Amino acid sequence: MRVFVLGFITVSFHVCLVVSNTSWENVAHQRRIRQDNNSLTCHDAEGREGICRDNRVNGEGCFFKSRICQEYHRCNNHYRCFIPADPTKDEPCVTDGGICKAATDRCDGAYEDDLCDFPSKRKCCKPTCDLKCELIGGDCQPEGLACGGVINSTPGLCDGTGRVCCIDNKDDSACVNAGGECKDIVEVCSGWYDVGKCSGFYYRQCCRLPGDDTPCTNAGGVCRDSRTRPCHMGDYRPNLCSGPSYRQCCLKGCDTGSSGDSECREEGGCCRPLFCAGKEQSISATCPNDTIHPETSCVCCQAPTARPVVEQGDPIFNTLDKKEYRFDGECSYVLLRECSKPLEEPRFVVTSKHGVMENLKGNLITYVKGISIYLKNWPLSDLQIDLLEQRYVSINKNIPLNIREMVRWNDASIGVTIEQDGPNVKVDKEDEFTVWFNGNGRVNLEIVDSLSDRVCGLLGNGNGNPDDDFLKLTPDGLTLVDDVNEFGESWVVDGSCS
Ligand SMILES: [Ca+2]
Repeated sequence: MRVFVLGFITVSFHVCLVVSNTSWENVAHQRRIRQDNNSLTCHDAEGREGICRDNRVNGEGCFFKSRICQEYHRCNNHYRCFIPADPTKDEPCVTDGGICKAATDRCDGAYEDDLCDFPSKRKCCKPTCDLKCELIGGDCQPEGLACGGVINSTPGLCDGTGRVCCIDNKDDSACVNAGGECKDIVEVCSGWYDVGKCSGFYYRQCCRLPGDDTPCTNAGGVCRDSRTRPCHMGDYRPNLCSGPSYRQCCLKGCDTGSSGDSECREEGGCCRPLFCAGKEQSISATCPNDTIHPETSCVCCQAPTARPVVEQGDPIFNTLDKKEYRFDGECSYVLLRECSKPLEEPRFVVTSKHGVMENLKGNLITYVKGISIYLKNWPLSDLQIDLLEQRYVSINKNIPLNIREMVRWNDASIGVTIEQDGPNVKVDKEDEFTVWFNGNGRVNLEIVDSLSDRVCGLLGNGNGNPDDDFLKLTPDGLTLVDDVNEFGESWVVDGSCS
């Protein structure tokens, strides 16, 4: 009979990594987040609170890259942490008659630095006069943009810095001949705006009429500019709409990653309507039924280099006899070994490798990042199985394979089987023990009754007495100690702390 003996690292939570620029390596902070009205709160490097939001929706504030927002809407790469701007910090701009805007937004005026909240991302758009440019038939616009006519960059024609005068050529024929109409791009266009076909300054562009959009409309979708408008409760699909590549078909339905624990999500994928995007590949995991849009067929897609779901926990241990303790060691440790003769060679050893992460209070805590299983002759075993992050498995130090590629590995001569079991990699040693590891902080172990009182390590012995679990291995054998750190450190794997 088997006895379930261990629930290890049971506290799961997501962490929010807010980076100070576009580099993932430049991690400034990690913070705990909470779920609130289907929006996830997140923080920037200064600890300001925001919500996860699609960055194609403008707002008075700034977007920051956030790991939790990406996990929250894993299929939608536009989700960022949106932190509202503090109006009191915009006052120097507002009292000067300006408006604070994202530096990338259009400003019908001139931008001035350091007058707004988030000064590296937001600038003060101040009204300008630009009379000299207008007197010679032009309009001022930021330098570097297209102009229907000739650019005159003579200093003094335009107010502010970085602005040039675009002299109108009064020629809209390229747009008209293409069946379009020249408009200011703030106006709604039923098709799409085509750059460089209209007279006047950059913001006057050619509104082209839509072509054949039936591949999209027949599928129940709507063609839109995927760069500026989110497709709520759905997903954009390319190649179903007329016009430029950014004009895509918004199809409603399928899990976009924010809800439910579908099999697809467990496998690190996301459910998309009809087919996968870009370099993604479809995998066989199932997507939940979409009761609101049952007509849309969903496929589970996986990016070639998907990030793991971050599920990490405080380093809480439960011994075989259910003694709970906390140990923050940062090396590799013997979790469990066969111990009928403590000073002799164990028949098997299971070790866990710990990584370090920063928690809400800025304290470093440890989590399990890998599990190793050794059979006989530890540490130079006959068989060594390493369970790595993201459910990669290495056998005898060979190149790691993902469990999906490995599918099942079995050596009947020694009774060892490695296979996938739900979200875990499972290693079974016949008539001895079974280990499950989710590839990210969560480990479970089962040991047969006949062996449970003949083991030692961080999980103690399973003799039914929780008070004798802090056994330390010394040259004289096992000795009971009181101090949890003395106990924990005694099981460190030699050379694993460097
Ligand atoms: Ca015990």
